[in-house]
Amino acid sequence: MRIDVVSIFPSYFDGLTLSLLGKAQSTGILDLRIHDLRDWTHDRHRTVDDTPYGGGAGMVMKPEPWGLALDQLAAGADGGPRPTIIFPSPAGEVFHQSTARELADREHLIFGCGRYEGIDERVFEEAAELGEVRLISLGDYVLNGGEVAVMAMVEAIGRLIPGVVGNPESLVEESHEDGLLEYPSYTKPSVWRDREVPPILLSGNHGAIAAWRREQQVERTRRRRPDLLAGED
Ligand code: JCH
Repeated sequence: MRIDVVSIFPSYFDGLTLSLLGKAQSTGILDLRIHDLRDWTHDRHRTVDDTPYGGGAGMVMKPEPWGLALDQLAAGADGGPRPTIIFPSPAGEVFHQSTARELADREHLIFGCGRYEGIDERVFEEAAELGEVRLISLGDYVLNGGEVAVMAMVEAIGRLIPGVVGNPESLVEESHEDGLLEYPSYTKPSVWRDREVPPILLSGNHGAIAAWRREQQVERTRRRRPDLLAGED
């Protein structure tokens, strides 16, 4: 899978080359390319923002650098796949595990990170000529720009690419893959600061352990995330 990220703060993404996704990149499973939007400016100050038409607070990202960046990055080999172009936005559809699963099947993703008050709306219309455009929110809170949302999305998507996570069973068992929260985990020592590991986990009774874990999952989901049991996800 190829992933391009465009940002005015490219060094934000240095962390994505570490650990799991770093290995996926060195083995060629993931081709992750980080770009500086200012590379597509042509003025002396490498300007990416301007005042909003109609007035109001703050600045808006100019369309021209975005247009040039997207034209260049979307131009695959002739007959190549049209990219999916994702803009994080507090006004987008909410990102879920199901979104990550859907996007992990794409051959080419382009992420555009806005800053200031956002990007000139015409950029989204223009991007729709190059591929499928998705405005996606990480959740119902306001960030200062798209970078942190893209870090989260690339990590969630990247670990679903076949071969990135060593044991595919660890993908199935965890939170949200089965619509329930995870069961609690324990390791050695069996007693720590007078706190015992639940004895059933030391029993060797695999059927009883599986039943206990499922019960724990349902109970924590009921307490912490009743919305998940209501069938909303
Ligand atoms: C972003 C901003 C509009 C602040 C600029 C680009 C995504 N889930 C999520 N929360 N916030 C974002 C996000 C994504 C891209 C950008 N900003 C700052 C934009 C605002 O209007 C209310 C406020 C925030």
